[in-house]
Amino acid sequence: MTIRTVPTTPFAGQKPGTSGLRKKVREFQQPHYLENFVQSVFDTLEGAAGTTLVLGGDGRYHNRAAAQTILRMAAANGFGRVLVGRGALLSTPAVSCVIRRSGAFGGLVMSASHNPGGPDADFGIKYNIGNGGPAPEKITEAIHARTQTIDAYRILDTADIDLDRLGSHRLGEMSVEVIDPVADYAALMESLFDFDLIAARIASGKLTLAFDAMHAVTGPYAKAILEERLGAPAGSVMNGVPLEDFGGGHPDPNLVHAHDLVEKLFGAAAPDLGAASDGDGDRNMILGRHFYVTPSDSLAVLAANATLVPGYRDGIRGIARSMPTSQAADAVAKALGVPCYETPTGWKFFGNLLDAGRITLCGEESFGTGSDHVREKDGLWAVLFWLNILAARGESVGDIVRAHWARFGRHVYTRHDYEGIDSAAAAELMAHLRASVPTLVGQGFGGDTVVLGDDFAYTDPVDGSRSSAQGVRVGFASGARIVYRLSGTGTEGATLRVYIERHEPDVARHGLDPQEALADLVTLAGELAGIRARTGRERADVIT
Ligand code: VG1
Ligand code: CO
Repeated sequence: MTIRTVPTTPFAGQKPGTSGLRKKVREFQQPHYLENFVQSVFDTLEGAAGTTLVLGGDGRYHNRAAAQTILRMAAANGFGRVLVGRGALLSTPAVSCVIRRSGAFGGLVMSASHNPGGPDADFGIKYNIGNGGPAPEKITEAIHARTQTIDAYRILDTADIDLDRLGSHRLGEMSVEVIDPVADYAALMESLFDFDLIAARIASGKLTLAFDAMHAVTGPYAKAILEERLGAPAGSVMNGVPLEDFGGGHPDPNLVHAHDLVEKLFGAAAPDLGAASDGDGDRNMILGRHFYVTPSDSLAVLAANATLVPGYRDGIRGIARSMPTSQAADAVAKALGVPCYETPTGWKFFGNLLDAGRITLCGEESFGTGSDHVREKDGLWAVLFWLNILAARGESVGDIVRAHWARFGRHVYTRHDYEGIDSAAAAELMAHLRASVPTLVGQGFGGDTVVLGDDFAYTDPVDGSRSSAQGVRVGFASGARIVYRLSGTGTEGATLRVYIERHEPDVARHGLDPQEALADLVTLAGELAGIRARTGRERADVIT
């Protein structure tokens, strides 16, 4: 087997976004495209020779082909060992778990998360560091810089290896171990949650559930843990076989895309808990019987109930939430007397806080929740956390959330997404907001006064690194907020996200539909940004 050095030239646009490099499959299939990016990752790593790399993906179209290429390149670049999930599958939180358990140097996650899969859809790749988490900006910037100067990559000339059976292979000097994608992860979950209690409640029929894997990577994990280990009846896991095109759907766990599950939970024979996860298994949506839990509320409820769960029995050290996530978690942190950090969007910003032991729980409004057990958000972990709380409290999801609101007030919340808008128009809209919102401070709108108008910048309290231009904020005296940012995970045009929040202390108004309760702020948000005039859109494409 010979190592070939292949001459190449840079591709424009190989810049990792909020969560790695995401592009159309066809772009990834161009000769040298994947190779250039992977070599650029390897070129920025120091001290990786002879170490272990973890590799896995969400099973989408191109996952298997990309895995074979990456294995050959890892061998040619001097890694000692690669741990790869069977079928080239590993959920994103499982990659994080395996990196940590094996003491690996890092890992590559092949995923475009909740974006659709298939030959005409999306693919992605992301590098995770030795703590198991997404590479921080310093590294992703170095990778991008390298993609702009690269002139060659190294690859081993060798046949594909069989990724469908557990076992060891040799690729030149490097060993490849095909591992069970579920085992390490399931053991970690068992160490955190009271499986016996949950299993007993399920066996007694007092706790019923439905989990929608959306034909994506969590199917095998959910079947092993929820059905086989915890005894939920067969069929509790819906759409549990990973498919390369996710069954033609959008593996995004929200009220629009997880329609099978939503129908079930709002139907006559609804189970106690409904949950769904995304393409790569790091997101979660939680539903109760005829009840939807916003991700921001979910984080707050988990924090307030953490001591009911064995892994968090001694309490939490602190919480972090992304800036656009509602302030519900802040209220819980205050009551617990622990700090609450506000970070830019994207899980990579939680890594330092978790490593430094400053926080135990963290979350994002985009259906992401997690803790210090790994360094990624973790969909199934959140579902097990909820199951543990339900088993311990013996109350319904709706009753638990309503009691939470009664204690802390409700942080009424909504996000409006305008997808696939013209990139230049989106950039102009943001530039206009950046220039105009500082001048709003002091102005009154509907009985509230603007007290904050800026573009969010973050200084990491652990390493002092600074990230600017992370989203335009308009804050009111009452605590209400409007936030605007552009998505960093899309592959077509631009997506404008508008996040709107207002605290409602009055229990009598907690039952209101957020779209109704926030209608005035939604209108104001549209006017301040000139959304209709600049994008031609009358209304949002997706509302969560
Ligand atoms: C979105 C979410 C963000 C999340 C990111 C990755 O990013 O808003 O909260 O961390 O996706 O999640 P953006 O830039 O499109 O708003 V995942 O499950 O796609 O890895
Ligand atoms: Co995801």
